Amino acid sequence: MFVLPIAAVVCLLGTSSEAATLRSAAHGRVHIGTAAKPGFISEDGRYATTLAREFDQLEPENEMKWSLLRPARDRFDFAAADELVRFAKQNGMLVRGHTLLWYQAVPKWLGEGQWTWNDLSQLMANHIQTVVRHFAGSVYAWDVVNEAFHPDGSLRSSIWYDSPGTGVGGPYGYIERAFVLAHAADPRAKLFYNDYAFEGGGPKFEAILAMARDFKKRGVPINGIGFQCHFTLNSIPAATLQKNMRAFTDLGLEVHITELDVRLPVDGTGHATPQDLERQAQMYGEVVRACLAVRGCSAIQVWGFSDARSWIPRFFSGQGAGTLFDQEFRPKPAYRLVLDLLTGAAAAR
Ligand code: 9MR
Repeated sequence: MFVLPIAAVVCLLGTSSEAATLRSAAHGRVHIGTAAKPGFISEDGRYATTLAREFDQLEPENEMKWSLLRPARDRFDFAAADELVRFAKQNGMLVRGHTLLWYQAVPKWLGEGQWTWNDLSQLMANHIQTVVRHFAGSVYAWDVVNEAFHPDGSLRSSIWYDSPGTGVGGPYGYIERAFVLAHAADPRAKLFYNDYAFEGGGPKFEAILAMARDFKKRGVPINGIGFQCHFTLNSIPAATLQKNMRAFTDLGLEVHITELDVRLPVDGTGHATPQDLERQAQMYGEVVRACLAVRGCSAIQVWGFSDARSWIPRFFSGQGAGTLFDQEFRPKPAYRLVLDLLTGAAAAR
């Protein structure tokens, strides 16, 4: 009798998930990305290996923000961001750029300087031109403006919003100008508006949708909307996520999931309960299912991929364990479900 070796049987049955990685499973359907930090790559081999093995896209967690990129008015420091771009190229990964304008991460010299409207207008234009040109051909998509709206849908105060001279007039002044400037600096880059706590609907969602509609109608160069997706176990808008993504893709825009994580209550060593880890997997699954069901949802990106290297415990006391890999870089239940869903999507292609 002819007997197939076990490996061949596993392969024929399509369950060769041992060899599968997120990026191989997602290939051809969505990009699968993560926020990354150059320091972690150089100091932790497990971090670098997992990053390159599992993801086909990265985004500097901080290194393209004004505070790190522009230490002084007349000095740009591209070194750390360039290092990440190099890592991405070496490993066949795309790079998302984050972010050209944000109300946070404003360097001291800028936030505390005495500026006229005209000064700020020039600073903003010069920044966008310099940065977008520097990364042209390397960064395929930019978060042009980040988090510009309040929960009630009004525009947030920021150094840019509060200075009418930075805009082009109209309700979205500085935001519109930022998109126009970025497009002129690199016409091939995809330009995104990125925000959080609007994914499930409500006044902020309506305000962002109204802006997107207005931009599309008037030909302002916008290509997509970033759904950050920083969630807790109880905050995932599973019932409305798909519909809300479609509201944008129906306008001809792409949607990227840009900062997905699901934070959990943790003990003193940063560990969550097994029950919560299973629930977390379901929540990751909801987000991935929603994206895979929406044709224009073209990237799923997590905000860090290991509990050993996550922003969450620093920002939320008593919470953590929000990523796909544990503190030892072992895959968690959420990883396995995401991998299965991506594999299923690939099989259905
Ligand atoms: O994770 C980032 C953290 O390391 C920084 O200290 C912080 C301030 O620059 O920004 C965090 O990233 C934020 C992102 O840039 C925008 N969306 C919310 C993210 C988490 O706060």
